[in-house]
Amino acid sequence: MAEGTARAGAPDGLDGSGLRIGVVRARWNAPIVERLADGVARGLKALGVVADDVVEVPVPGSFEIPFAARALATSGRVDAVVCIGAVIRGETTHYDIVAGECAAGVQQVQLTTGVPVAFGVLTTEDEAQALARSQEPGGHNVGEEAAMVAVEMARIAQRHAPG
Ligand code: DLZ
Repeated sequence: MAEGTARAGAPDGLDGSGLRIGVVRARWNAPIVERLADGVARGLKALGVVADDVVEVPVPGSFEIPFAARALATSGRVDAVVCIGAVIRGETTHYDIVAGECAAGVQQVQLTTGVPVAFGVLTTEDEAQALARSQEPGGHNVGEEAAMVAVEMARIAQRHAPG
C-alpha cells in the first residue's frame, strides 16, 4: 500500500470555525502526549478552530480518559472531544487492560452521549513506534489526525441532528 493511503485525511472544505472542542489528555508518557497535543493544536488551527474554543482537561492516565470525555460531552460546552494518551506495551504490564478499556470507554461515550469523541490514543509496542506516530509538522501525528476527525464528526452530528 502506498505511503499515507491507509489514512483518512480530511474532506475538502472541512471547516471547524465556531466549533467548541474538548481535549482530554493523559499525563502518563507525558513527552509523547505533548507531541500529540502539538498535533491536536495544529490540526484544529488548520481547520479554523480558535484557541478560545478549546477546553483542555488533563487526567492521570489513559484509563481515566473515558470518564473525563463523558464529563465534557455531557457538559453542553463542546461539540466534540479529542482524546490523547500513550499506552506503551513495553512499559505497561497491564497494557491490554488500559488500552482496551480506554478504547471501549471512548466508543461508549460517543455512542451514548451523541457527542463525537475522537481516539488519538497511541497503543504501541515501544517508544520508537510512539515517536513515529507523534511527529513534527508534515509528519505522521495521530493527535493531528484525531483533531481533524473530531471536526469532521462534529459537522456530521450537526448535519444529522434531530429536529
Ligand atoms: C498504570 C499505568 C501503566 C502501567 N501504564 C500506562 C500507560 O502506558 N499509559 C497510560 O496512559 N497510563 C498508564 N497507566 C495508568 C492508568 O492509565 C491509570 O491512570 C491507573 O491505572 C490509575 O487508574
